[in-house]
Amino acid sequence: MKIQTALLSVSDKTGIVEFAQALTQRGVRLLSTGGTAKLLAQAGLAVTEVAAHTGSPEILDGRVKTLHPKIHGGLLARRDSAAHLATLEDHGIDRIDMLVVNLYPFRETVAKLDCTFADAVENIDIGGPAMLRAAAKNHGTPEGGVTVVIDPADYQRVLADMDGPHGHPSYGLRLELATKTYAHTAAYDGAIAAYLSSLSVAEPVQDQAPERSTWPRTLTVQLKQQQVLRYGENPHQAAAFYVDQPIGAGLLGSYHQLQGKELSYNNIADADAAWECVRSFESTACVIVKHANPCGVALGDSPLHAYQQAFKTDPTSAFGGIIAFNRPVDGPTAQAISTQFVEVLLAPEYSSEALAIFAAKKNVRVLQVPLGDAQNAFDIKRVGGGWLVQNPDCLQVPQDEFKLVTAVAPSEQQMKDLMFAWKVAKYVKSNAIVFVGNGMTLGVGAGQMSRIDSARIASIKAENAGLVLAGSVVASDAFFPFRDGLDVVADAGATCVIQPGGSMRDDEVIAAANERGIAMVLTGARHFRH
Ligand code: 93A
Repeated sequence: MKIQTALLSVSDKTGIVEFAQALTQRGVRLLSTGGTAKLLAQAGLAVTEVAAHTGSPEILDGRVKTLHPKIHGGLLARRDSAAHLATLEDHGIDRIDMLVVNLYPFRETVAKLDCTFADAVENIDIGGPAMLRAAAKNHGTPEGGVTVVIDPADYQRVLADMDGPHGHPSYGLRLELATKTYAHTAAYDGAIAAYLSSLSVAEPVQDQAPERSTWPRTLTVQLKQQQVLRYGENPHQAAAFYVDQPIGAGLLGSYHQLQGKELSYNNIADADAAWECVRSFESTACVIVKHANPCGVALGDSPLHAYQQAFKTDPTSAFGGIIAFNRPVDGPTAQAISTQFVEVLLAPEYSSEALAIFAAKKNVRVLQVPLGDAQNAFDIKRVGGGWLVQNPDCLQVPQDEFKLVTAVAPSEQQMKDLMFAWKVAKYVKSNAIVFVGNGMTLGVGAGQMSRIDSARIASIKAENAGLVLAGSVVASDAFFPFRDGLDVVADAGATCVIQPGGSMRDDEVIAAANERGIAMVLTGARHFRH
C-alpha cells in the first residue's frame, strides 16, 4: 500500500527537513505539529498543521495536540478490514500511513541536576508515545500497515525501501521499526519512573530542582540481545549475551569479532575480566586470563615483550587462555602467540601481518575492542528473586595517599611494582595475593577462602614456574587478619607489601613486617571481587 499521508512531529529535528523533502518528492502529503510544521513550511514544503487537519487547536500549552480521533483513527484502522476502512469514510478520517515522531527530551532534561520539577513534568511526552504505540501496533501485514520512525538514523532506510520493488516499506522493515518503537517507549517510561522514584522530597516544589537520591527505587535498564550463545556456563544451560543501549566506549560489549569460532558464555566472561584488567594500564600491557582470574600480567617495552613476561608467570594455566593487549598486536607478537593454544584474543587493533598469522589458526577468536574510558553505570549480580546492584569498583587511591607504616621504605622500582601489583590484585578473585617483580606477576593466588591459603598457592605457583620470589613485592586485596599470612609471603621472599590495612590486628601485622625487615604500604581501601 503506497504511502499517501505521513505525520511528522519531532523534538529532535535532525534531518527532518531533508526527509520531509524526500517524502514530498515521492508524492506523500505531510501533516505536522506546531514547531515541526513551522520548520517544514520555512523550508518551502507544503504541510498541513495537525490543528487544521483535525479542526481542533492545540490546547493546554500544547499538552493536547495530536490526541484526536482523526489522528488515532487514521493510525489504528486495520488496512485489511473493510469495516474499519468504512468507519474511516463515515467519520471523514484519512489514513495516516507513516508516523515520524521522536519524544520530548525527558532524559536529557532531567540529566541536568538544576532541572526544576515543573520542567521535568512538562517534558513527559504523552501524545507522542500514544501515537507511536498506535502506529507500531498497526504495523500491519505484508499487504500493508503503518511505518513508524523514531530514529533519524532510519530515514534513509525507509526511503530506500519506498524506492524498492514494493514501492512502500517492506513488512520486515515495518516490523523491525515497530519493535524498536516499543523498546523505546518502554525505556522512556522507565526513565520517568526512575526520575520520580529518585526524588527524596515528598512534595517537590514546582519551580525548584528537587533533591534526588543516587539510587532510584525503580531501576530500568535497556538491553539489546547481541547474540544467543550455544550454551551457558555448562552445556545443559541455555544462554544469551545482552548489551547496554547504548554501549559505553571501551567496554567489551562493543567488540567486533574478526575471526574464529563462535564466542561461548565462558569466553565472554573471561574476555571481560582480561579486557577490564588490561585497559586499566596506561603503558603497554598484556593480561592472560584463565577461569576469570589473571594467571599472568606484565608490562613491557612492546606487546611481544609484555606477552612473553605475562606468559612466564604460569605457562601451564596460560594454555587455552584469554589474552588481552592494550596496544595494537603486531606480527612478531602474533607469531609468538600462535605457538600456544589460545581461546580468545583481545586488542584495540591488529596489523595485517598479525591477522595473516592468525588466519592460519581458524579457531582462534580474534576480537577487536576499541579502547575507551567508559565504566558501567552499575554492577549487577543475580541472587534468588532479585538483583544486587552497586557502583562499579572504580576507586583509585592516589599514590600520595598511601601510608608507609614500616621502618623500611620501598625503593622507586619497588614502589612501581607495588602499584602494579595493587592494580592486578583488583582483578583477581578474593582472597587475592599477587607477587610481582620488575613489572610482571610472579605468582597469583586467587579465590581461596582463607588469605593464608592464597599466599601459599601464589608462592607454590611461582616455584612451579621456576620464578624467584626473593626481593619480590606482594599485594593483598584486603587486610591481613593475622600475621600468619604476612609470614608466608615473607618466607617466600617478598620484601615489600601493599594492602589496605584496617584489621583489628594491624599493629601485630605491622610489627611482624618490621621484625622481618619488610616495607609495608597501606592503601586505606580494599578491592574485594567475588
Ligand atoms: O504535549 S504532548 O504530550 N501532547 C500531544 O498531544 C503531543 N503530540 C505530539 N506532546 C505531543 N507531541 C510531541 O510534540 C511529539 O512527541 C514531539 O516530541 C513534539 C513535537 O512538537 P513540535 O512539532 O511542536 O515541535
